[in-house]
Amino acid sequence: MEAGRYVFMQGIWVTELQTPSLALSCRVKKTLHWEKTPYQELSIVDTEAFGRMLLLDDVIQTTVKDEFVYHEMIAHVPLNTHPHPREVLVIGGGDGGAIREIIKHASVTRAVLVEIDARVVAAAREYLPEIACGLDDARVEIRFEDGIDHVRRFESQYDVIIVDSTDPVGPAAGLFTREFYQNVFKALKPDGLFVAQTESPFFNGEFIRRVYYDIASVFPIARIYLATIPTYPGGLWTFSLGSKEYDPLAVDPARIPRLPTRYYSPEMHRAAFILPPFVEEIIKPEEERD
Ligand code: SPD
Repeated sequence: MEAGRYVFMQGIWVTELQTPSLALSCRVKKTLHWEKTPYQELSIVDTEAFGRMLLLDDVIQTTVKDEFVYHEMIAHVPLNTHPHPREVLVIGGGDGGAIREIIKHASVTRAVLVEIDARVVAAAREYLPEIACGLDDARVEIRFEDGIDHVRRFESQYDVIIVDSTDPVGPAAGLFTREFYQNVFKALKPDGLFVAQTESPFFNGEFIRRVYYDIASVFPIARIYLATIPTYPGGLWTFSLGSKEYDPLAVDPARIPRLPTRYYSPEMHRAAFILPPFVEEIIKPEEERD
């Protein structure tokens, strides 16, 4: 092994400090865009390993190479758990990836995207067209407002709510509270369900546990599922689902339509809920924990 081979890296690299002691660095081909929006710093860089990448406040949000895993799993698991999803709300998700997946469902008549930062949508349209391509669909309505306020204002409106947020810090922290889940419950129809991205089981176990029990205190059905996302801390990611009536584990795979997807499939729908013991441990009741 050459001395220093892993320390002296040539060229320009983009680095996300994923935890205080862990970083992910990608060699940059070109910086395409940088701006300070009213809400955050937004960068789009073209990387050798993952293609174009969107970062908000130096945190990787999505990349052209691995975005399909996250967007397919955050959209198709809830939409195929609901037997006839018509009205769908996405909170966050300004890159458009979740919307692109939602509009693959013929039953969806209206997909509302509530994104606080209009600049994210504009940058995604310009630099990430393969992700943002669904935003002009006639069923899509884009509102630049705060998702927390939005769910407060609606009652029995949506079949499915998808919280495609940034990490639970700063303004996004309010999207991971019991009070928010209560408002999501209220904004859902009587048989509605919701899903949220909920971080890394390797690095955020206590956070995932708190969110799981908050959701379980509001919704009769609470579940966690997993997907492998190379650019997110630890590479393994959780999604948490709260449902008033339909259990994602009870979905008959034969009933799930075969959509054009690269990670999600009827088989993956079920497999994603099989949790390794260390993740099971995170959500075990206190008295059963090791
Ligand atoms: N650690 C980053 C987690 C980001 C999750 N949201 C991504 C938004 C992609 N639409």
